[in-house]
Amino acid sequence: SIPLKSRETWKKFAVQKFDSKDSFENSFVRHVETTLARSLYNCDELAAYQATSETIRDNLITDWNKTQQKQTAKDQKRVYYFSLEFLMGRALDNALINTKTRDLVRDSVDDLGFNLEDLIQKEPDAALGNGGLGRLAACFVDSLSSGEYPAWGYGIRYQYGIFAQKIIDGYQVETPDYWLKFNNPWEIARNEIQIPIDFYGYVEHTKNDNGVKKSNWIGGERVIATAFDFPVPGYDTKNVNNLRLWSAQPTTEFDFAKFNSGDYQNSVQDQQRAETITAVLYPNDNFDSGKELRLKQQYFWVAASLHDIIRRFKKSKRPWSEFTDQVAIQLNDTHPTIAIVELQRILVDLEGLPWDQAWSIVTNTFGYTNHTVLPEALEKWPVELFQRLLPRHLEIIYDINLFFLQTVEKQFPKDRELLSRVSVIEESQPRQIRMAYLAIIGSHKVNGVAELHSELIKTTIFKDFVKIYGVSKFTNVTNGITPRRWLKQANPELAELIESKLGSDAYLKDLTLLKKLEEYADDSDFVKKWAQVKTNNKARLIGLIKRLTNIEIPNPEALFDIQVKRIHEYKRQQLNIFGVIHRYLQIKKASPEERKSFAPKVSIFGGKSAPGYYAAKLIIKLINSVAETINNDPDVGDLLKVVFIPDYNVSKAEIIAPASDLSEHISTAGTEASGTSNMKFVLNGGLIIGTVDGANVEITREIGEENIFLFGNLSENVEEIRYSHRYNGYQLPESLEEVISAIEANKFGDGNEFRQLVESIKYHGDHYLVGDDFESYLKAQELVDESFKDTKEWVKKSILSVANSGFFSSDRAINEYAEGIWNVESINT
Ligand code: 4GP
Repeated sequence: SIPLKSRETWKKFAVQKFDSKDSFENSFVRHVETTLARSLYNCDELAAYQATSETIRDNLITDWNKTQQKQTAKDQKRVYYFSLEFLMGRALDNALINTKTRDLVRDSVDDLGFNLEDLIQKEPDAALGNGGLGRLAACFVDSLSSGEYPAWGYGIRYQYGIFAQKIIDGYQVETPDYWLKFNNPWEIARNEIQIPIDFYGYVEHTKNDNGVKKSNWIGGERVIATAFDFPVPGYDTKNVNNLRLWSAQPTTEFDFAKFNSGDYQNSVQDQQRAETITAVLYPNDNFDSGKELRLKQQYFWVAASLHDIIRRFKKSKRPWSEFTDQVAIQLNDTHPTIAIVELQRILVDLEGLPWDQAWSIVTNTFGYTNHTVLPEALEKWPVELFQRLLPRHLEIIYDINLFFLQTVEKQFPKDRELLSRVSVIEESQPRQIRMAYLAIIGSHKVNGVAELHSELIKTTIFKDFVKIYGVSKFTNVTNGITPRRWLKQANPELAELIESKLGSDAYLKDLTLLKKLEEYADDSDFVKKWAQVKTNNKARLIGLIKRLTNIEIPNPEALFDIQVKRIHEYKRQQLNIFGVIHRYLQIKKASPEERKSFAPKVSIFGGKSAPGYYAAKLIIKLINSVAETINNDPDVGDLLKVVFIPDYNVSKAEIIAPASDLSEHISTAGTEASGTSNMKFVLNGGLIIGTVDGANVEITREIGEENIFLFGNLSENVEEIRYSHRYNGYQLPESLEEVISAIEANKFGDGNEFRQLVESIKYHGDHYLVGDDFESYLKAQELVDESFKDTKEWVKKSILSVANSGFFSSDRAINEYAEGIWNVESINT
């Protein structure tokens, strides 16, 4: 470190954060001229966005540094959130809001000849995630930082995020999202952090002098993990946590054999291959693709992160027995499960701890969050692949499994069925490793993400483990969303109106304070303003729709009925679009007098399908075909419009959520673990139509049954209904038959195209119960129409819903994790 005599010089020039218009503008101009090498004469909006961001970044880094110093000095237990996805969205606006510098920066940027809103639009979305699980991780790091928890996120810095979706002839077409085209001001390249990660190779078994067996893995291929740090500013605090994302680079070691044989080209090519590990995010949501490169990503990221954590732990010179007083690691789904094995390997093979002591450290370190019960999403890896890629880890998995099965055997003697059911190794062809089971065995707590889901995992997929470990190992933490991004940033007008009544912005740190809004639900002036905000937000969305699709929405007073999320059969966008077709057919049949009973409506869809998911892609095509017919039918006019918003992402969600009158969360009961967009829509004053699934259940409890439109079969009946479909056959309701006939009669383009979609419902079991829920869905929609006509009542429901949505803050979720799972405290307690 710096010699004492020089420190005064350092202190004299300690970096000053900007805190006034002058100091902001000064820094902005300096960044334009030096960092960007531009000038007054060639500073375009992109450069202005960058200079603004660089200036904010300076402030963030100053606080980030201090936060890290403070956390090191305090040396208390830290939490590490391992997630293969962080769906962050844009950083600039969020940083302005969290550091409370937005007004100052808006005025400064204005002085400098730019408009802040335009600059904000220049930033590409950081879309390093697919959907729910990745966005949850992003909300969680915001809450961890805002709550001043000593916490780091660990993930991968993909060069390509989730693909950009284009709609061509109604079909989804994927194009690469090279989001790092321009210099990214929100990351700090830590080129000095270089961690070697090995793959392949073989295991050497030896004995030490005392005759104790020793295993040593000799890797066959090496890549370097290098760190990129993303400062995560908390709200209204100087606390800035760190999100560390790893990038793969070639080693600088050179393959001399190849080089000497004159094979320079191939030698370089081998090296380049390293970078493919972190090149691209797998674009699957709720689905396991099982590709070798994916397993490589997982090990690469987890090994680098653990290496980092252990290095930090070792600096404190504590004994290993204190590791779990210092470190908690949360596994966001099974993707990082190999961390359990890697930590055991480090402790036993490298640090020489006895197996049992190591295993006790491991299991007390990890917690595992499950995000789905869908069988196609539960990760499994072929034993053969592990054998090749991570040979020592496979041995350790066998040992973990052996010791586990021995205890089960003792507990439940002679229950061979049970042993084979809970074994980490599935004796299938090929044999597979069940990652979820490994995650349960290697963690001290397992949680689901909403009450219903946490109950379901205990009674279905993990039932045997409840028997073995007891119920206390299994817990619930209902998801949440950050009100900073999803209210203050997405809906500034509503936030302002709320602040005018609550007297401050304290609700952004304690969302339960919204409760006070109940008092104004009948206040006619407030009701009017509330409705006006919604109308303004709808106008904003109309603008976006026009820009993206060229569709004109003539009537901003129409009911905006929105379903935006990944396209998935279980989420049932097909049910929604069939409902739209039904409505269309009804309107067509109705007399002019009867037509008056329909509330004018705009049905809005958005979301990406996994590129290889044929059925989901057909649903997108059907929505677009239906839109084409209906929007061009002059007979229907304003009564019904249908829109598919292309390339749904976080920044579009920020415009869409505040504009909904109604949003759809209509998954087959028991399939949506939680859902988080339901929370976003409610917090923005939209009502919900939904099934009794995921967090809809708790939303209903909080906001009251009278403020939500529930329909459909309950999760406890779903299996029975499916069984009955299979063995007794089934009949679709007439209303749905009529819809299907219209599709088959080419009313929405070539009906033949949708055959697979239709047949899976008509003839192949209707796995997602579209037919069974259709009538009750239509009834719920009728109720919606009815209610929407009474504007005052509708707005009242909207106010009451917002007032009672405080529970769904991710701050609350994080506090529950901290207390119930991690045993970690905020830095200031
Ligand atoms: C999602 C679940 O489908 C969603 O219900 C939940 O709200 C979200 O996780 C966060 O917990 N799962 C995934 C996935 O995104 O890929 O499994």
